[in-house]
This record gives sequence, structure tokens and C-alpha cells, in this order.
Amino acid sequence: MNTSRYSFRRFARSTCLALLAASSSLLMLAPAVAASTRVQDLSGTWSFRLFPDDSAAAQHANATQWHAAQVPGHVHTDLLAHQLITDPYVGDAEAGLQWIGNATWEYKLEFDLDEKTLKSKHQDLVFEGLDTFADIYLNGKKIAATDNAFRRWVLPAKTLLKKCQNELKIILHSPIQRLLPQVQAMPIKLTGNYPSPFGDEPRDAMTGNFARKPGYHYGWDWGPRYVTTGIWRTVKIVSYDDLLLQDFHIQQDRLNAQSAELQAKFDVQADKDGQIDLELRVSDPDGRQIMSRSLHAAVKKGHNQLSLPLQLDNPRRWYPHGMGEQALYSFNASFKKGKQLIAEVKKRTGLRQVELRRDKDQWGQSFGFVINGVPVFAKGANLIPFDMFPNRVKPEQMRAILQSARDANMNMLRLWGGGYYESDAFYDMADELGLMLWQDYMFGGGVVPAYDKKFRENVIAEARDQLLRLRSHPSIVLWCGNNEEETAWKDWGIGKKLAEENPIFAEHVWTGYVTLFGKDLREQVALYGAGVPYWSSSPSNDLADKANDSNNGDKHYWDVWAGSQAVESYLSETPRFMSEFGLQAWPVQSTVDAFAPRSEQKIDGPLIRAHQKFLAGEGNQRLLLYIRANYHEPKTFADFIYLSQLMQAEGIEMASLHHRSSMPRTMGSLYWQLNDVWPGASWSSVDYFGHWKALHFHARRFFAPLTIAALHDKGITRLSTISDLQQEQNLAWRLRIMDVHGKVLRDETQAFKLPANSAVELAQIKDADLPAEANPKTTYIVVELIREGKSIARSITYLQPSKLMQLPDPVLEATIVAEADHYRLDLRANKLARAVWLNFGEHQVRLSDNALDLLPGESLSLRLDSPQSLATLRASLHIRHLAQLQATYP
Ligand code: BMA
Repeated sequence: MNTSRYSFRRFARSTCLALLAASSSLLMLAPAVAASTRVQDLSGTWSFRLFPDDSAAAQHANATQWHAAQVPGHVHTDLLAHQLITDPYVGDAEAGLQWIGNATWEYKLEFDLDEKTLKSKHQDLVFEGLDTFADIYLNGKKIAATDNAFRRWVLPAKTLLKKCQNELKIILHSPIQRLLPQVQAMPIKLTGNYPSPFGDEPRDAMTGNFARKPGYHYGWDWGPRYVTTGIWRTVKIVSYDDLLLQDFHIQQDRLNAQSAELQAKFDVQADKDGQIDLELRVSDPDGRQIMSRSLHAAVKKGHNQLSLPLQLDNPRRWYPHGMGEQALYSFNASFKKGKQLIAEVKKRTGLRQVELRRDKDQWGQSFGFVINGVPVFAKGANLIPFDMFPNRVKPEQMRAILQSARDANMNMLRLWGGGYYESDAFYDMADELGLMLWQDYMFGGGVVPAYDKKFRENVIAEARDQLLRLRSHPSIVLWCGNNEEETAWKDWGIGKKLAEENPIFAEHVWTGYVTLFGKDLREQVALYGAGVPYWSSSPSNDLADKANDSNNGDKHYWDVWAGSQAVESYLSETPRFMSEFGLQAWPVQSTVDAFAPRSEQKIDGPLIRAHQKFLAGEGNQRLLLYIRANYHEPKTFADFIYLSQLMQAEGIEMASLHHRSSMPRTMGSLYWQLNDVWPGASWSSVDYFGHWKALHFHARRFFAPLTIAALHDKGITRLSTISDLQQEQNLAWRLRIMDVHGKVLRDETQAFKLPANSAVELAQIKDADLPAEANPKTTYIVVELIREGKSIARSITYLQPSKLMQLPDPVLEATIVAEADHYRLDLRANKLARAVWLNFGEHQVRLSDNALDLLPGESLSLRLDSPQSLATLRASLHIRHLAQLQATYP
């Protein structure tokens, strides 16, 4: 034992509290930074309990005892840590845990003030996030009542804080119970999102839309309902004397290849008139200091804005992945009073211009992003939260999913409005990975009470907090007012129904909508958004008459899936920017095993239904509809997983290749959705544990910078090729018409030049013009893109749904061998192998590719990374392909 530490702790104990809060430090980071600023972090171990007077107390007596809690955290994860509840993700736990969201919770911390904090003139208690209705008591006195999980709360606390044994107590009210009386009193209710199937909230008085809290906590069509509460971001005491540096950012006034004209801007709050010295050091993206500047300035009592102009010659500009480097400059500012260093702050940012281009053209009005003057086709997906409980998300888990997005050649993610504004670490990663972010404000759908001035003011304060926090991230290229609120009003009959019930109230609601999303948020983005464009809703045409219009603005297309249309309908829809479209699939077998035993894995089994949220469990019927249209009947749940993934991968591939082929008319393809909040069925391509579904392997191919597409519809195959590269390419394309056994009916190659950043139609082939011996049950068309003699992309089109084809046994040969630091899997097909899926059961394996079609006679080698032995890998390899599912397997 370290005796000196031990005696120090004993000494501390005898003078003050046993519970010494975490150490204080000189503040290093924005957003709020101060002269002689110190931070005493109050995060860590707190205590929590179910409020003893709560009506749930009798039934949950154990929870009324004080238990250790984690701050930042959530009540559900604290309860789980003490085994006071079962795992919310396993089995059908959900119904039994709804009481938590209807109860009142109490959190407390006792702490001493460290010496320096104690001596400071100002001591502010700062909460970076409280979910949501919190009463805050400091040493017995109520100092605030909060009502917005997305805001930062700064509470002056000097007069109440003392040296020893401070007590901070937070009462967290049930957001349902808090809002229910007000909602129930409304003569006409506002339309919400998903009503609770569990009876914990009346179906006709939904409260979620009234709360500034993550919408998905109330349940969504891909996630459970856990209306959690908690102190979900850090708590600290920020202390300072005469000066507070409230904000520091780098304003980009002018940027081109030759120079960047910037201003370092400092917001300073001073108690009295005085002088300050600022020193700024700039480091280039390689970490080399390239500039240093200083400023001696007078500050006046009150708010001051100081700026330091900077010019960088030949700046390295930030580009999205695939367009150039993700150059990030660092700006370190030292803040001094005389010779005394008071605070240091650091900002990292990328230099880039962003434009949302809206040209009037022959189709209507365009919608596309232009980065540093170059139009970019947005390839990617919609992102939902990484977990029901944000604090459980580990940085490595987040990075793995974002890296998966980049690895699949994505350059954009849309942060959908029903979740929360992500952590700083998330935006740092997006900057580094070159993922452009379409950032929704947190409105997930339905109708919100924007007619209420207080509600709007609350949202404006939230918007400002988030803009100030996030404005230096070059990855953010759009701020969008909400998800689907305008289209819900205009296209789903919500506005019309309300107008029929009460036209005056309907007008009031709509005027509130236009004020908040048309004016207030737009103004905030103009003020604090660092030049990033604003868009009032997705999908919309920024408040023009029509909201979800294929010719103007962005589009959500759900005729396929929600509207049960055939997947080929994707080919008849050519929007300006497709911001949502999707097909569901089940995750890989090991993810299903995480919540249901194999014996319970049945398409209509209760545990499986509990993790299928579309149409409250009925989603599997929709999946079957799509599977049956093209493929075979699943005989087992494993077949169902495999076929659902195949259907999803091939359907989304068809749509995305169509969008990309339609450039420049279409300038974006973001499928719904990248990731999951829990293990279950959903539209994701990467599951909760980070495993890739078949779609994600396909996405890497169909989003490749150079690709080729063969899309078959109504008797015609259209061949197109697409380039996202900035230089013209010398290429060739090869067309083969083949049969499943390997017979070649036609084989032609043509050289061509593919202009930069463009899509070109190469040919149209009518079924009627195919060679006479081409039997549609066995024939397919293969097109390949060839660069310097090597095939770099390929697309295969089948003339009939797979279920009608006569697929032979491909006679697959697979061997695994050990290489220096990994394994190699060699695969050969003797005949056409449709939809090959390689898996190793529960073993941890990373394959360089999967979900493939192999042509007759084709061989390929995959890299395989795994901690398992060669023998285990060989023994556990299981190969699926489509012919196995034919009624009579050849
Ligand atoms: C959309 C989204 C989500 C939803 C998805 C799938 O339109 O905005 O609200 O989860 O469809 O139904």
C-alpha cells in the first residue's frame, strides 16, 4: 500500500468528507473557458434511489434504497448494474420495465470543494446534459428546474457552496407523468409518433412530442421503449475570478487554394475594465507549428468580443472521404493577465467551404452539396443512436461503426432527428474520417407545440448551445430543422385532419411550425453556424408548397417497404437527393442468439416478435412478402436471416446504383439506416454489435468511387458507369451474356473515356434482343469495368426473380491457409454461385469480403483475420448459397 497516499486520504477524511470529488485542473478545452478558470469534475460515483414517495415504491422496495450510480449515466443502466432489473435487451424484458419511465428518481453527491475552487470569485455549477425534468438542490436549496435534455445548464453557485460536505441532489421526474396532465387537458391532441403498446401512457395522450428529450426513448420502429432519465452528461464546477473566456472559435472569412483568411474569435466576460494578453499558435495537419500571433487588448466590464486576424498561404483544405485529405489544423490559445497564464484553449478545425446548391433546371430545383467548389454526390446512410442508453457507448464501438461507413465508401451520414446531438468524440471522428454530416435538429416526427412561445425559446436556447459546441467541425455540412414533420403535416393527412377538427387551432399549430423551423432555427444557424446551410425539414423543399417532391429538394421514398411496392419501383423514382429509403433485414445469427435461445427463434415466436418493432411485431410478414417475391421460402429461422439479408442487400443496391446512375439529376443516396440501438430486426446494414449484414458488403461495392451498373426493369437492362473521381478515366467495359453452367453467349469489350464526377449510360439491352438460346431461367448479364486490364467493378443482372431460376450446385471449393499474420480463404465456384455467405458461427472472424456472386470457374482469395486456430476455422466454416434453398437442391 502506498502509505503517503493513505495518510493523505485519512487527513482529508478528518478535515472534510470521505468522498473527495475528482481533482480539479486548469481548463484546457472549450466551450466555456475562463481566466484562472478551474474545473472540479463532479462526474463519477453518485448515489441514486427510487423516490420513496413514488407510487412504484411498494412494488420495488429494493430500488428505494440508496445504491451507487454512475454519472454521466441513466437510471436504467444504474438499475441494471445492481441487478435490480433484468437486461433490457434480452428476451422480452421490455413490458416489465415500463414502470421506470413513470417513476421519480433521486440522485445525490456529497463533495468538498478543492482549495482553488473555494477561493475563486465565481463558482458555476455546470451540467452538460440532464435528461430531462430535473429539480436541482444544492445544500438543501432548490437552484433550478430543467426541461431540456439537449441544453447545457450553467448555475451560479458561489453563495451556496462551502468548503466541506456540500450536497448536490437531483430529482428526476417522469417525463410522462410531468407532461400528461397538460396533454390530457388539450381538447384536441397533437399527433405523436409510436404509441406505447404497454399501457404506461395513454394512446390518445402521447407526451413525447412535448418533451425536449431523445424521441427514440419512447419506442421507434427499430427500437424498444425505454423512457429513461438521468444525468447523462458531465457535471462540474467551473470557477474563475475576474475574467471568463466564454467561447473561442476560428471564423473562416475567405478560403481558396491560395489562401485562407481567418479570424480567431474570443468571447470574454469581464468583471471590470482591464488588459489581457492572448497568444495563439497554429499547427498544420501534421502537427507542425506554422504560426504564432499575439494580441494585447483592453477589455471592458461586461461582454467583450476580441478577434485576431490570420492568413494562411496555400492552406490544406478539408475534403470528404474520397475527394481529398481530411486536413485538420490546431489552434492553441494562451490567455494571460500580465505574466500569469490563466487558461489555455485548443480548437481543431478543418478549412472548407460548403454550399447547398439549389439550381433551377429542367427537372425542377436541385439539391446537392458542393465542397470547396466541387459538387459531391453524397453516398451514405442515416445514423440513429448507437444504444438506447447513450453513456454505454464506448468510443471504440462508435469508431468501429464510423470506420465501417468509411470502409463502405460512404462520405455522408445523416444524424436523424429522433435521437440526440452526439458527443464531441463522435464529431471528432467524423472530421478525421471525412464523413460529411447532415445534422438534424432533434425532432423525430409528428407534431410539436411550436405555437407555444416558451417551447420555441427553449429550442432556440438548445440550438445555440449545440451550434456553439459544434461549429468548428468541418464534417457538419447541413443543419436541418426536423425529420418528417412537414411531410407528415402536408402529405400524411395530419394537417388536414386537424383543420377539420378545429381550423383555428390547426392554423395556430402550422404558424408555430413555420416560425420555429422556417425562421427561428434558420436565424440561429445564420448567427452561429459558421456558414453551414440550413434546411427546414427532411424531406422538404424548404417550406415550398410540396414537401416530399421528387423534382425539388430532398426525398424520403417509402413506397417500397412501407407501401409494399415491388423493389423494382426504386428504378422509377429519380429524386434530386434521396435522403431515406430502406429495406429491413435480421442481423447475423450470433446477434439473434444474444437475446433469444435457438429454440425460441421462430418467425412468429414471441421473443422474435419482441425484437421486430415494425408494425408491432408484424414486420416479419413484410419481410416475407419481399423475400417471397424474389427468392425461396425460408424453412428455418437461419434461412430467414439469410434471405432477409440477401433481399435487403440486392434491393438497396438496385436503388443506390439507380441514384448514382442518375447523377447530376440525383446528387445523394442515403439509405435508411446504418446502425442499431439494440439487437433486433431493422433496416440497418451494421448491427448493434458492429457485425456487417450482407448489405454493408454490397454497399462497399455499390458506393465504390468507380463502378458499373446493370439494372433490369420491364424487359430492358440499362448499363451505366459512374465516377466520383476528379479526373477523366481511360477505361473499358466488358459485357458478357452467360449461363449458370458457364456457357458464354456473348463477350464484348469496348474502350471509353469516363469524364470526371459523372454518370454515363453505356447501353440498353432489351430482353427481346438477347441471343435466341438465352434461356431466362439460366441466363444472366455480366458487365465489368476494366482499368489497365484489370476488372475493378462488376454488376450482374438476372432476367428473372431468383426463385424462378434453375440454379445448379455451384460445387464450391473452399480452403483456408495461414499466412504471416492472418489467414487466407480461397474460394472457387465451378458453376454460378448465387449469394454466397461465409460464416464461422460464434467465432470472431473478419473477412475482407462476403455476400458475393461467383461466376462459373471463378476463384477468389479473401483475407481472414481471427484469433481462432486454423483447425477451428476450418471446422467451423459454413457456406450458404441460394441453390441450397431451391425445393429440389441439385
Ligand atoms: C423513416 C424514418 C424513421 C423510421 C424509418 C423506418 O421515415 O424517419 O422515423 O424509423 O422511416 O420506418
